[in-house]
Amino acid sequence: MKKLLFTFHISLFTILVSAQLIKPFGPTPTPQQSNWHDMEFYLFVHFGPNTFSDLEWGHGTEDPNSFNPTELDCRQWARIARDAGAKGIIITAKHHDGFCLWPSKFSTHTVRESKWREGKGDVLKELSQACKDYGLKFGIYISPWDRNHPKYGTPEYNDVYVNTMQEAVKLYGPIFEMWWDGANGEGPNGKKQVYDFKRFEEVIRKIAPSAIVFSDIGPDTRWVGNEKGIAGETNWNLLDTAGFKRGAGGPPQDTLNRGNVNGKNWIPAECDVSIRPGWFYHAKEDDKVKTAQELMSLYLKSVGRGANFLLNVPPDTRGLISKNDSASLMAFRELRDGFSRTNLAYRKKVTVSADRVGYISKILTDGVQSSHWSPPNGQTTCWIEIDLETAHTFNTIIIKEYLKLGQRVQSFVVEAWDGTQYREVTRGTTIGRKRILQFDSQTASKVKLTITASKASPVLSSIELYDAPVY
Ligand code: FUL
Repeated sequence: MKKLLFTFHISLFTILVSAQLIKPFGPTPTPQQSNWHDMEFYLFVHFGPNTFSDLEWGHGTEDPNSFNPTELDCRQWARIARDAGAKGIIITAKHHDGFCLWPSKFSTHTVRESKWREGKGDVLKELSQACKDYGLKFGIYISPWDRNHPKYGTPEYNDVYVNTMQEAVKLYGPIFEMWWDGANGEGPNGKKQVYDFKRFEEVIRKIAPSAIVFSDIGPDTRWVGNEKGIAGETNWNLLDTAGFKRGAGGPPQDTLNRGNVNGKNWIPAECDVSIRPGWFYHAKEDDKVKTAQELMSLYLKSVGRGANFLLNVPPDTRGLISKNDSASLMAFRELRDGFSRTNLAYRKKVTVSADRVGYISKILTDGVQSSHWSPPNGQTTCWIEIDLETAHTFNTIIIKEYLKLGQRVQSFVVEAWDGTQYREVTRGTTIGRKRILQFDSQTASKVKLTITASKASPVLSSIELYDAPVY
C-alpha cells in the first residue's frame, strides 16, 4: 500500500513538474473584466423627465415638476431584475436633458427642484439600496452631453462632470459599471463640448477602481456598434483604439460589432437594447414589449456570441416596471433555464487528438467552468471527441474558451457520427467566453469538435450539448 502511495505521489509529482504551463497570449482581461464577463446579463433603466414628457431626448428645459412618479418603488425594479436572473442594474442617473435623479450639488436641475416628495426624493439612494438588498450590482449612466447645464460648452463643464461623477460614486457606490454615452449634440449656448476624457478616466479609476467603464471605445467594455443587442458572429474581445474618439470619431460600427482579431486592448462588447422600441417609457408602446422568445433570440446573439447583454426595461410614470415588461422578463428567465437544463455531454467520455502534459481532457465535460484544457504546446489545431454512449438527439452546442489566458480560437467545426463517418453539422469562427450554436437536429452517439485555426494553442474550459428549442 505504502509503495502504491509512493508511486502515486511520484507520478503526480512528475506530471506537475513537467506540466507545460500555458503562457497568456495577447491581451487578457483584468480581474474586474473577468468578473464582469461572468455577469452575462443585467438590466438598464432609462428613467427621468422623458418618462413624463414622452420624449426620447429631452431638451433640458423641462419643468422639474414634470418629474413626478406617483408610486416609485425601486425595490420592485430590483425584485423583478433578480427574479429575471439579471445580475445588476444600470440607471440613467443623468440623461442628455441634464436632470439628475439625485439632489446633486453641482446642478440646479434635479429631483430637489421638483415637487416630487417635496423635493426630498432621491432615486439613486433608493435604487442603490434596493440593489444591495436584492443581491444585485449597481451601475450608473451619467451622460456627458448635457442640454441643461449652463456651463456646458465651456472648459468648466469638465470640472462639473468630474464633480458630478465623484459625488454620485461617493454617495451611492460601489458601482460595477460607469456608462459614458457617445451621443454629443449641441449645448444650450449652441456650443459643442470638448470633453476631457483623459481626466474623466483618471478620476473614475481612482474613485471606482473595481468598476468597468463603458463607452464606444472602452476602456473596459465597448459599444457593440448597434442598439439592437446583437454582437458579431465573429466577436473578438480585442479592440484597437489608437486614433479613435468616443462618439462621432469612434471606430466603424462593424469593427465595434466584431472587434479586431489582433487588437491591442482587451475591450469586450456589451450589447445594449431596449425591451421596447424606445429607451424611455411610452404608453403607446405597451403592446410592443419584446416577447420572451425575442429576448431569447437576443440572448443567443449577445451572450451566445461571447458578449454581455444589457437589457433596458424602462419604468412607467408611476415609477414601476409595468406588467407586460415584467411578464416578458419572467418568461425569458424560464426559457433560459429550460434551454440548458439537460447537458447531454455531462461527464461523458472525452477523447482528444493529444493532451498537453499535465492537462486532462475530461474536465471539458465535468461541468466545472474554472478548469481548462489545451493541446500540447505549439499545436494550434486539435480535435475533441465526446462519446455519448448511446444515440442522443441534439441541436445545440455551447463551447467556452478560457479567457484568462487570452482569446485564441479563430475557427472550428462541429461534426456528428452518422454510424459510419463524421458529418459536419455546423462551423464557427470565434468562441470567446461562451459560444452557443444551434443547428439542424442530429441523432448521434458521438460528436467531434475540431479547432481548425487558433492564434496560439486553444485553451478551452467546457463543451456542452443540448436538445433545445430554437430561437
Ligand atoms: C444613446 C442615447 O442617445 C439614448 O438616449 C440611450 O440612452 C442609449 C442607450 O444611448 O446613445
